[in-house]
Amino acid sequence: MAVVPRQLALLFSSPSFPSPGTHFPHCDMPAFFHPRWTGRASAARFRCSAGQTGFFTRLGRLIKEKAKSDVEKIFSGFSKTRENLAVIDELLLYWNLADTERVLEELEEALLVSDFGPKISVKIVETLRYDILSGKLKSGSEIKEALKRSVLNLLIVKGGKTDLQLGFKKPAVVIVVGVNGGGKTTSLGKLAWRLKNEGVKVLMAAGDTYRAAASEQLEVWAERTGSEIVVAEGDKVKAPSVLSQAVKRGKEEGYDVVLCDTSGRLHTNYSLMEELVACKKAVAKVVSGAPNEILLVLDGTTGLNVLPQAREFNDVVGVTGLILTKLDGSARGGCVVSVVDELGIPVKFVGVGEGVDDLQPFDAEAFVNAIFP
Ligand SMILES: Nc1nc2c(ncn2[C@@H]2O[C@H](COP(=O)(O)OP(=O)(O)OP(=O)(O)O)[C@@H](O)[C@H]2O)c(=O)[nH]1
Ligand SMILES: [Mg+2]
Repeated sequence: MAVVPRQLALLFSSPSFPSPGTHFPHCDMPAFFHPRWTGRASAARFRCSAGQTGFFTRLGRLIKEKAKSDVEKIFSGFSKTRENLAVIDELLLYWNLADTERVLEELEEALLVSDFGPKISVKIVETLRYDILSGKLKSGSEIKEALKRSVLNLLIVKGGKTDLQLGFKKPAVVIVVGVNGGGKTTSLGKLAWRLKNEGVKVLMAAGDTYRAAASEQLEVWAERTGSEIVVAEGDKVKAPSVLSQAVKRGKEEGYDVVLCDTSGRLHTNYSLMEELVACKKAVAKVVSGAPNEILLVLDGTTGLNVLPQAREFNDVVGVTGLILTKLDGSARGGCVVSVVDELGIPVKFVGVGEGVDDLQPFDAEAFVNAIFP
């Protein structure tokens, strides 16, 4: 089944979309077409035929309701951030107007230790101070709601579209970039799994040509997900050439999506960063408008150090979306807000484990509820 990229983007913009390959018992139908999952009695209403956009829009709404129950699983790694921010509840419980300055100072401190960064912490506190002094916020719970709202608004307004933007031409090309060990290859594999199980024809490109083991690692993911793969033939073949060959093959053989892995690189290493520019040019030569997405993988346990990485990768190649990994570990939540605020790049996916199913679309509301319960 050839799938139009726009539909794919909508499909993957939901955190609790049924796991790829999920089928209900005694039924050949994938779970997301099944009336039980859609929550409606009549399967006919959700037949996926001509009006697919309407179908996915309605589906999105249902999914959002379901997503709330998945918050614990998706953001389980934020317990440390939650702990740091819990002090805010205590502060606000006994808040009174005369105490405002002390409370706001301590609130700013709590945001800072939770990796929100100085710029965003000051901005949030300034807005709260203004609203308290102008009489708009009159109780501790109103202040807490305003705090949550300001973080959510920032993620939504600055972050923009969190669904994959795959354009309209086949093959759509996605390049995954980032520093060493952040989770690029794993995330690419998980993304392939999601796509494959929705009938998308996926080709992988082993663009990490620096380590022999890197291609082997991606080959394992190709096998696991039933994807085809293009690897470098010989030691001297460089990443731009592998990516270019893969996209050419993708075009000739009618693949829907080409997922390109790249080597881990320090954002401060000029020549390695330049190689990414060459990769980008190489795929654009084969399919104009490609790559459709350049996804920067950030390790969620790194904290504010992800900021300079994101800045540099964005300056050099123009990042279109972020994948925040290892949120099942001890992730440092505030840095997400800082990156989105400073660079205006949306978080598109979060990694919540090493398994094939552990990549979830990012949901800003669920995130805010997870760190400010
Ligand atoms: N717990 C957890 N581990 C993850 C997650 N994503 C990746 N990992 C693990 O992190 C380690 C590095 O992942 P890779 O996918 O190899 O990272 P990479 O960015 O491709 O690494 P290089 O190619 O060496 O730069 C592996 O052990 C992964 O299993 C995640 O969301 N949660
Ligand atoms: Mg890798």
